[in-house]
Amino acid sequence: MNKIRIVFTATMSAGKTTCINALLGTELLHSANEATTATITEIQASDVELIRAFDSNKAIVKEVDALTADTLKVLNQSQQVQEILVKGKFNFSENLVLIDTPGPNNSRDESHKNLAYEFIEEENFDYLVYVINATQPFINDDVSFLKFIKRTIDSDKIIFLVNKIDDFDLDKESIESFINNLKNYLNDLGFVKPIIFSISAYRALLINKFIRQEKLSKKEKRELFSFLENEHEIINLAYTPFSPEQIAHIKAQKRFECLGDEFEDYEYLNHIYCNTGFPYFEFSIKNQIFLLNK
Ligand SMILES: Nc1nc2c(ncn2[C@@H]2O[C@H](COP(=O)(O)OP(=O)(O)O)[C@@H](O)[C@H]2O)c(=O)[nH]1
Ligand SMILES: [Mg+2]
Repeated sequence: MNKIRIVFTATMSAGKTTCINALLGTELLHSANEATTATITEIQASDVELIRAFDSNKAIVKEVDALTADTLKVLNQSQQVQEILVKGKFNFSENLVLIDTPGPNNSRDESHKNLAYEFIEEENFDYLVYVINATQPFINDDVSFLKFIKRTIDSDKIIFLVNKIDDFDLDKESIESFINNLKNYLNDLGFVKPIIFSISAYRALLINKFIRQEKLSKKEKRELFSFLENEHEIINLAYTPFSPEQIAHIKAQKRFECLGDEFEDYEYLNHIYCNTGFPYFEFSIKNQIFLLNK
């Protein structure tokens, strides 16, 4: 079976790490409002648990056979560590490798920039997911980084995620016009037919944590419940690769089987999860694995 390698990249704090956590369904990687990711982290589903950290010469500096978020956090912040390989029992195909990278715009640390650029230049991946922060779009850092990506990577390999859509004030701003403007902006940069998903990775992660009965902080609880109550639809599927039939199929997909049939709010939860936009992105990834191994 061929493995499919997906790298997540973006300017700082756009939500790369939160997206990967949402795909994992758990808060494995440390995410915060400061620049936390100082390393390249590769994550694979496996029967065994493993964390292996490498220095800049690719020599192993630490290896442990248990997977904890705390160990990862420490290694991620260690000056000595440049790459981390993570294996564990995740709820996705063993053929998928998710790669978290540091953003290129951490002015405190020039090596962040180099690492992000070097990794992309090596092109050792099948897809590049570029995460855009909807609350802070089109900043200068994005422009130069996007121009570099356009020059370096085949456009067919790029997926754009517009994240933090939940932060929009829908009475004042329209998601549709935001996405249209973004599409025009990407066109101007040379991305002819960009694929764009609008998502709230944070909400998708909260729902996943809730379902797995992981501990939520007070703030997370508040946000989850207000989101469950207000159920506003924040997605825009205009620039996704899906037909109306496929969209209907994705909406109707069975998720969260772990809750059992007797969980009465199943359909509602599924509906709310679809409203985060995240399942459409998830589906596109699963579809790529399927196509690659057909
Ligand atoms: N409102 C909102 N906040 C988010 C979302 N995704 C991430 N964040 C927050 O943005 C901050 C940076 O996220 P992180 O994933 O660490 O960004 P990274 O630097 O790109 O890896 C954290 O405080 C996250 O909780 C989202 O969909 N909505
Ligand atoms: Mg990060």
